[in-house]
Amino acid sequence: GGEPHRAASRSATCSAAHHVPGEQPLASPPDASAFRPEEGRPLRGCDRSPVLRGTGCHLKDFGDLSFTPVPKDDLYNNLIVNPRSVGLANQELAEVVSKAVSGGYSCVTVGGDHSLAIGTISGHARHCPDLCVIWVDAHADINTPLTTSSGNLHGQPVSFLLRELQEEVPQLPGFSWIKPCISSPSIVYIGLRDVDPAEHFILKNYDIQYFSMRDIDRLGIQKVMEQTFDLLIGKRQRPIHLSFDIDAFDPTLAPATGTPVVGGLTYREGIYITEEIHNTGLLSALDLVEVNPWVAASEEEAKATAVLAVDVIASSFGQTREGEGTLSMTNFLLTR
Ligand SMILES: [Mn+2]
Repeated sequence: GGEPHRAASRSATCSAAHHVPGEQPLASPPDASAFRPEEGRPLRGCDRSPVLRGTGCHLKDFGDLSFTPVPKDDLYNNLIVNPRSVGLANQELAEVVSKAVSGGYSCVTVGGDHSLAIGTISGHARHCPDLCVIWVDAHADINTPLTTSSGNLHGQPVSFLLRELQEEVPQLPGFSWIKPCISSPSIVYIGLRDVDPAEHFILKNYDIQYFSMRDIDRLGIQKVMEQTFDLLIGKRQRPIHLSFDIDAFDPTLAPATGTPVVGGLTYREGIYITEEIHNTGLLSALDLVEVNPWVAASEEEAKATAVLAVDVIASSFGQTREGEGTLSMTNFLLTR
């Protein structure tokens, strides 16, 4: 299954926080107690975020969030790791995301492990209760605290968010603030290839929609995206929350991550996903998670993974593979 092999993290956070290019050496260990939510209609010429330069967006950088681990954060049920610290960190994160989104921004959160989606989606939903979620990941991250075998909360975030699942989810210490905010028809997974038996049962039993790597092989990424949009925004336009786990990519492309699984997305498939989401004009929040230079075998691996993450973010906000011109430029060429 997906989660048992994951590197344990001390809280809801870690990894990619510092790896916006041009800022810090890519292989330097991140501050495990910080994520870095950024907001933008990212930005031309913003010096803190060369990542989004050229996409023509404005950027407001909220900087890193740092969280204080709760002392004596005992295991819940002898298994669940750091429940109070993860719960509290996500509560703070939800506040920031909610503020960003209600300020009219699309909110980018760079993590960190995938448990941060508890906070980002909760915060996003406060302002956009009608949102839908596209979850790009090798794993379903939908174990409950009762089905998990590893106890890691980064294998469970979706279980806290889905309304239909709440009878199966006990309340953890530190989690009392969470209100499940999405219904199962409002989430689509893309890229699954390592799903625990209990997770498989949940996906089937609650009729949760997903496109596994096999589905991508069968249909091609173009049809997968068409069907994803038919399912989520075919009937009405809604804000999209994209929660992108870098381990959706093949480990040859994204080796610096905690739970790599062979047989993942190609670069072209991954970037096609984000380009299509950008083209909807509905992207309202983006999580980019599980980039972890600590587990890279070399600086090259860490760098390649971080650069890939940057491409995911930039293409989500309009960086294209075909270049772009302006109307006046076209006129210029035609009249010259
Ligand atoms: Mn994940």
